[in-house]
Amino acid sequence: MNKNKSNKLKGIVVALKANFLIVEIDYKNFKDHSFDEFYEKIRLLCIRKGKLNYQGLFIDVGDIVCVESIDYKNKRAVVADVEPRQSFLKRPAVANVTLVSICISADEPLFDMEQTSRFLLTAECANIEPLIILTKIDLITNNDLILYINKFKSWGYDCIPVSIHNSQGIDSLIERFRKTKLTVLAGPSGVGKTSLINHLIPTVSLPTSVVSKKLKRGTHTTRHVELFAIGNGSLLADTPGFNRPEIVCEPSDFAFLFPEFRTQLINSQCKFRNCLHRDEPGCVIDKDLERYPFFRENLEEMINSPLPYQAG
Ligand SMILES: Nc1nc2c(ncn2[C@@H]2O[C@H](COP(=O)(O)OP(=O)(O)O)[C@@H](O)[C@H]2O)c(=O)[nH]1
Ligand SMILES: [Mg+2]
Ligand SMILES: [Zn+2]
Repeated sequence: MNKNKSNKLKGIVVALKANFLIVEIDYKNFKDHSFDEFYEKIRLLCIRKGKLNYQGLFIDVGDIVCVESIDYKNKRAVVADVEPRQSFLKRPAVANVTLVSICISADEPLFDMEQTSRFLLTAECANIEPLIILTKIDLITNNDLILYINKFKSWGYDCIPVSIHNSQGIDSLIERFRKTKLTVLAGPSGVGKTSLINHLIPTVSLPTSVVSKKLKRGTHTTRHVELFAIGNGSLLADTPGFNRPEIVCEPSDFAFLFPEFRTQLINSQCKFRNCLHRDEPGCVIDKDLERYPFFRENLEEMINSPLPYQAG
């Protein structure tokens, strides 16, 4: 029937459940009796082949794996191998992320420059493209919205402003996500990440923090990351709330994690090759930029504490 000859295929791990891996594969189907074949995505419950455990290979959500012994009827298979990763986001642990969408709410909770920057720096550290999603824009005026957009622009980032209350920006967001293979939503708790997923993918219905607020802290146990299909073969993941991501970095590399400083360092050179961009003469970094004091404060801590420095 629909059996692949070798019964061996590549797929992506979309969730981890107890000792099982849920792997999504392209399934070749045949439309009724016509010869038109088409692909659909199916999800298989998989165990891992013993060999993988001996090799001590970790498999996380987002990993590309090779599955074999596929049982289409019961939707089960065995993971036999895992491909090298293109990128790895540590918290939450997701492999092959191509875009980190950092959700920042325009209000409730209040905007926090340091916290926002920590999320951005985490993505920059992992060498994954960040995008800012400004949520809850129904709570602010148009003038304030422009101030936000300009602020992020001055930091070197684009932002997509959205509201699930009036659906503003939702179409551009979907379009952006469908152009991206694997997007992870990050950002502080309460900014509306889970609400956004529920709004974008009506078939999933994840608990939002209104519920967890009632039950108090720590109950919002979105501990497991799951990848949801958002169309066009693209996947999207929510992340559990954590508010202070850590940044592990060498002092000499730190400035490169800020796009506004990076541009200056690429366009011209500081007088001293080992310039740390503090008070050295001939330094090209503009100390009047908004995030310089934040950069400086963290840099000093890095220099004064043993490596590896962990901001936050
Ligand atoms: N006004 C407004 N509230 C929102 C919007 N999106 C989410 N919220 C509310 O923000 C709260 C936190 O949302 P939740 O999705 O749990 O945030 P998460 O912790 O980032 O996943 C909930 O009470 C939502 O109803 C929005 O676009 N506008
Ligand atoms: Mg949430
Ligand atoms: Zn310098």
